[in-house]
Amino acid sequence: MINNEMLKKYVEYNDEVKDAMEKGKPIVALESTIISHGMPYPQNIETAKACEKIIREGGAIPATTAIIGGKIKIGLNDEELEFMAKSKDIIKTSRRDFAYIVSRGLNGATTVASTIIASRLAGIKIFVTGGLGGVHRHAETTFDISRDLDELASNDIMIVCAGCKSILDIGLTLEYLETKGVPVFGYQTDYMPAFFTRKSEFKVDYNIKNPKEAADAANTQWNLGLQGGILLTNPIPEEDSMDEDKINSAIEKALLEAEEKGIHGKETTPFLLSKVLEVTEGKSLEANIALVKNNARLGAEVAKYLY
Ligand code: PSU
Ligand code: MN
Repeated sequence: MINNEMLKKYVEYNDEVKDAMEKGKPIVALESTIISHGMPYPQNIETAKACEKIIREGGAIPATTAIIGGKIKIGLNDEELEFMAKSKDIIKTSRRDFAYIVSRGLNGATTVASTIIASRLAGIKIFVTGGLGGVHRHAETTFDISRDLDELASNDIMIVCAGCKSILDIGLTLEYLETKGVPVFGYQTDYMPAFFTRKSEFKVDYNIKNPKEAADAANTQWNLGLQGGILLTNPIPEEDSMDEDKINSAIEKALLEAEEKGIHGKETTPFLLSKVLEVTEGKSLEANIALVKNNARLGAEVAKYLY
């Protein structure tokens, strides 16, 4: 919650979120990089709106975060959502970009890492997305480890996602989360979901049976002063999941092309996402949309039990 007067000059809430904060209603944060850099128009805006609607129907209030004209927005109106979906003038904003974008009055789409930062400013405890950033393949030579992981580890927040894509090294990502002390829960599954498919070969720490069980663990962790985030992974619905061989070959192609083109740094993830989309001729986008909605449903349920 904002108790610091100084923050007021940086942060703006939309009416719906302001009202929810005043009344103590459950709030679920949503990121905007998935809108501006993770999906094409118009599927990006349709998905963003659909997720917000699902969260409302689930009894919580959605708060999509972004930086617009240097203001940290917690909750976007329709016009702002449209802007994030359409404008080419939006910078993918992680922790290192955050203060610069705000100070220059620029527009930034928040990644998982910076959505955690924005959520902390607003006292929001749960955040729904599609996929988490993680340890990239060959990180032992490239050092490419998403800021998402450290940000999750160092803030009291639960992230609901469909696991991570195998554009990443899922095993190393789990090792990293273990080192950082982040519990990895599987929603009604023993295995870490692999985004497009329901299962990877890696086990989660605990199989969570229902939304209340997830919230109980989070409340207990934070009541005990065991600071840090929790990852709640939710497998893509069976009917939307993709053929494992097909998606893996698309991912291999994308990785190869990224290497040939020398793509690195913050461009890597958006490049790989758009290549996978191209190679699967849009099938991966359908799966992506379905899983984000599925996560929004679960996030709203869990949010109601967090205090
Ligand atoms: N994975 C996806 N879709 C996305 C992202 C990741 O399936 O849109 C975005 C998220 O915003 C995530 C970011 O926080 O990419 C991670 O980028 P990087 O790997 O550069 O940290
Ligand atoms: Mn990176």
